[in-house]
Amino acid sequence: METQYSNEDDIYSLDIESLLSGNRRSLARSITLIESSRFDHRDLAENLLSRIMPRTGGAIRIGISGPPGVGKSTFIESFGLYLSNKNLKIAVLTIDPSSKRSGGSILGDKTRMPKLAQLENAFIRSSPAGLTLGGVARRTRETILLCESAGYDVVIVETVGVGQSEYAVADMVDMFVLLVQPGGGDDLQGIKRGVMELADLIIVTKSDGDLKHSAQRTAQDFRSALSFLRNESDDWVPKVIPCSALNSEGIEEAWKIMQLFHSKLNTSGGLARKRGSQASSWMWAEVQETLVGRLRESQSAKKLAQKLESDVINGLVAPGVAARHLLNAFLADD
Ligand SMILES: Nc1nc2c(ncn2[C@@H]2O[C@H](COP(=O)(O)OP(=O)(O)OP(=O)(O)O)[C@@H](O)[C@H]2O)c(=O)[nH]1
Ligand SMILES: [Mg+2]
Repeated sequence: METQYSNEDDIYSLDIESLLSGNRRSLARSITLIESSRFDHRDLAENLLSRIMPRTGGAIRIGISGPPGVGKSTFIESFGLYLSNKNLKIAVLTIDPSSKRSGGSILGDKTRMPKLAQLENAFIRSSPAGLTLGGVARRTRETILLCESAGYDVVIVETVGVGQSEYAVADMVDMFVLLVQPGGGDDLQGIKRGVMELADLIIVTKSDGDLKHSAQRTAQDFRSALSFLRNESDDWVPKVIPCSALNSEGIEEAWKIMQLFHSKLNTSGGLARKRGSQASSWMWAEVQETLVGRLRESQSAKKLAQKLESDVINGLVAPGVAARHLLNAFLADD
């Protein structure tokens, strides 16, 4: 199947310039290119990424997570409109590795952020269905870079907090924001301690009408819960605020906190360290994935792997011994 990327000049001259100038169509096409699993596309994508690298790093990267229905889309819409009024450009990337319910997820997100989706200053993109979390994570990381090269000031990575995706997201953003519901009592809504430890900011949503009081109490509960968690960084003490996306209350405060976070970490050098260590663990993850992928594709290794696996299952060979044997055979063959 031929696509618009069959001619390299498309990518090399035309697209890259208009991508860098902030053209949304070019950005969308570049993302489609990096999402492509076609072998020759991967080469083009890597070339594109190398060329835009000097123009990346300029955005505030924010992860937003929370359980289904907590108000993520409504918050992001309201937040995005606020930023857009300040003449800032915002990109929203949605990670949904559990995309069985996809098919309509792209449309779904756009209709749930209907005003934002119309703005010239905003770009919304959902991850394709059917990828593993690792696959989604790689695409999203590369998409963040593309958005930065296109001049976006704020890149939001949104994920539904139902599994491992919070960790993946926290590992690709500067600041992790957790959205929680008003109420929930003593168990703090069953939010895992590990996820809470990721949070640089907790936003209690729906702080309006009948829920306002409850939201404020919930914020207080989370504040005291956080004070018992060990604080990982000297640079930043996690904050908790109530917010009503419906009434646009707390939106400005959220933005102020994000800016404060960013400037503090920028000054301390913590941001550069964080991004550096994220980049290096990303590199090793790629190495690991690629190696294992090649090994699984190799015909000779496949046969040996089957035999060794059954030996391991039957307790005939120690797993570590089998692994080394398999790797040696694969590397010798390669
Ligand atoms: N009262 C009130 N309701 C809100 C607010 N924000 C969101 N809601 C309502 O909460 C419901 C869920 O909001 P969404 O923004 O779709 O939640 P979500 O977290 O994106 O949900 P999923 O995408 O399904 O995970 C909707 O009915 C919203 O109208 C708010 O600030 N105040
Ligand atoms: Mg949503």
